[in-house]
Amino acid sequence: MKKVAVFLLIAMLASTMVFAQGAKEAPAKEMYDVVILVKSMGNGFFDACFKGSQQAAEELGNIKTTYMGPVQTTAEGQIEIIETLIAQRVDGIAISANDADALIPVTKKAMAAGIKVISFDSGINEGGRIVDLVPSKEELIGRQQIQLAAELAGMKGDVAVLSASAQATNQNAWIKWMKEEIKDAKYKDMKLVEVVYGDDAPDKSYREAVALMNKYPNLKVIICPTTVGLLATAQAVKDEGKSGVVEVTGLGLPSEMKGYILDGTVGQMALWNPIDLGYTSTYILESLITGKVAGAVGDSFDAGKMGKVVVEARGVAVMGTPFVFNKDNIEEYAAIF
Ligand code: RAM
Repeated sequence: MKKVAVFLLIAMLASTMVFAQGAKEAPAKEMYDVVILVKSMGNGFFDACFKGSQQAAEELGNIKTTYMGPVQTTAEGQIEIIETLIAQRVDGIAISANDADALIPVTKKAMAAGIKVISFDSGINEGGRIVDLVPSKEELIGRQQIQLAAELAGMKGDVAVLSASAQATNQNAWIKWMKEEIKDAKYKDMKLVEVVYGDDAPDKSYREAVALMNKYPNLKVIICPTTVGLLATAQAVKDEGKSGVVEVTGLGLPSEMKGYILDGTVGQMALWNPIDLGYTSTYILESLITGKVAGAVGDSFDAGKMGKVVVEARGVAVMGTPFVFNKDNIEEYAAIF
């Protein structure tokens, strides 16, 4: 009897202590399982994000991180994986979403099961995640894409956009701002003729780029706000012998694009550091899992070497400003990501 009473007392004390530290949901564990769930596997941009997650996990010491994604950029593929992760009772998932709304029912289910869910890179709408970490303001990224294209085109000519998948949250938000930017009177001699989708698949992106060149003989620029699309388009333009005739720009990974920047096929392009994005996502998940931060608007996360990240309206946290790459700086960055 006495033993049972002592045990109960210890158990009560332990639970009060845990509660006082704010870690209500899960008892403290030595290691937490987090998953970086990306749009699709085989994308160098996400490989770099995962590298950042591994760096953060190593610094934090209590995180085991795993890299996952469907073969194709579909919401269905991601939903299937999330169902499995719920059954496995992982502690946190950072998702680059293939659809802003389609994932909400399953991520709600995950959160109800005690899993901390955030989106990063390509967001899930409010209700389906705690925080959405974006690399930079959508408006800034979108407007900058038109500015980079206009400089290459000498402010005139037909412009086409070759995007990722038609449902991608991030690309669709950026394209919305591209359409706003090009309305400005200074672009009166430029026309956005079409937006096509390569689904972040190299072969489909290549075919779509060739089709654009055939359909619009006067095409002056192709903007690819996707690292996969940009690489495939640069290759297609070069193979068609159109380097310098059809300009190419967008969002590109320096390590993948170095050759095309140096040979002039891609005059300039932008991006942020994907390693930092994966690193920061992992720090945010750790704070949520251990109960250090709830993730409400106004809260701030300590993200190691990246400093503080603040949760703004609609649960969105913003990182920095994109870099612009050209012949002068491409080699320096290509060595990093
Ligand atoms: C591709 C993906 C990713 C996007 C980058 C710029 O790798 O679509 O979501 O952020 O391009």
